Amino acid sequence: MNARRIGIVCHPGLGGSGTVATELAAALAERGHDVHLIARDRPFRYTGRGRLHVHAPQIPEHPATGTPPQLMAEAACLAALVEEHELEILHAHFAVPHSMAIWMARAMSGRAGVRLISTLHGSDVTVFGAHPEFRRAVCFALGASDAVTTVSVWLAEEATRLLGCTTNARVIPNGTDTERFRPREGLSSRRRFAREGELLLGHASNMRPVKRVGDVVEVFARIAAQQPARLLMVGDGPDRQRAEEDLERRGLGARAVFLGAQEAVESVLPALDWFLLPSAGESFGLAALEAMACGVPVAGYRAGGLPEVVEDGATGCLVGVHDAAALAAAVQSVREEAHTSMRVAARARVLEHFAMERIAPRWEALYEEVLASRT
Ligand code: GMT
Repeated sequence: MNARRIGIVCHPGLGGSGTVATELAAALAERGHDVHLIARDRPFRYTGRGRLHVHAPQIPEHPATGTPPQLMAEAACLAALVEEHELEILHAHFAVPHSMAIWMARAMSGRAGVRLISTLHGSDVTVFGAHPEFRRAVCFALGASDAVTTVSVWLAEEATRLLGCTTNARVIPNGTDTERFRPREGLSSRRRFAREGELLLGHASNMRPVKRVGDVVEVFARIAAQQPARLLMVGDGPDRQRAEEDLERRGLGARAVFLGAQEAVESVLPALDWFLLPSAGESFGLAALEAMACGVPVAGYRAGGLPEVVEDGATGCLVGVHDAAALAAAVQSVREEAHTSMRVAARARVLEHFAMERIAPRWEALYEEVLASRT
């Protein structure tokens, strides 16, 4: 494998796309590539692993511009890196605005040989791409990319349906670090959050409406009415407060813990018996993948890309969308022996299909393919 000079640009916050980009960048650096990660803040999950170079575009603020000119700052930063480090690949994670920024950077640097890759993650299609004002810009930027990828088949189909332009997107699913996310026996956090004989349910997200945190509460309440159970909530977002109030109103406040955003979520996930992700329809569900890597079965709806990650009956339970009662019943129908098998199968599925050691070579193959097209 040739060592390549790669720039990866992403949003740094709590979102899965930034996590995926950061973990891919670290894995590629460990595999001997010269990798530059560009994000406006230190990426949330960046641990310093791999010989990564991290750059933050300087975004000048001025009352005259109102909103800071993020796109120009990012493009200028990328163009400078292309020139200074002779980058061969610019890889945008999340099309808005990064796909436009990499196109501008190539034009600005005058290095026509730099190959551009855009990875669609979700809202860049379903929110921005679907928006009439944005669609044209998203389509333009994707059309200017040398390759477009999506994280699931579902998202590739949504892109075709919503964008109204040809993307020729191919699917490379998200990968995860299976050393960081792994089962852990005798975990002290288990004793911290649940007593002997209690079922420990958990959820982790940015608690936006698409995550349907209210359904997490509903599922938990139904299960807690039948057996001793506790709920562990990780992350923060607009629907957190309502969920806390809802639990209080139902008299379940003392049985739930809200931890807020956690950098080391891998030390919490393995403690769970079930991971709940009843999203309305998201492209992938990275948190579900991380839970499975920790040997935790996932319960969610048959919606979006989640069925491409979770196999109903084998690595978790999937039921019809918005049917919290069915989801609670599905979880409760899984007896101890079947649950143990699900734990093993969940971990095995991640190792076989989504481990970063398996996903990184797919990116390397795509990089080589687009680089070969230069001549
Ligand atoms: O698209 C978003 O709303 C945000 C985005 C993100 O940056 O986290 O989430 C998407 O990308 C993740 C990583 O590929 C996926 O795990 C999420 O399912 C996906 N979210 C949606 O599709 C809503």
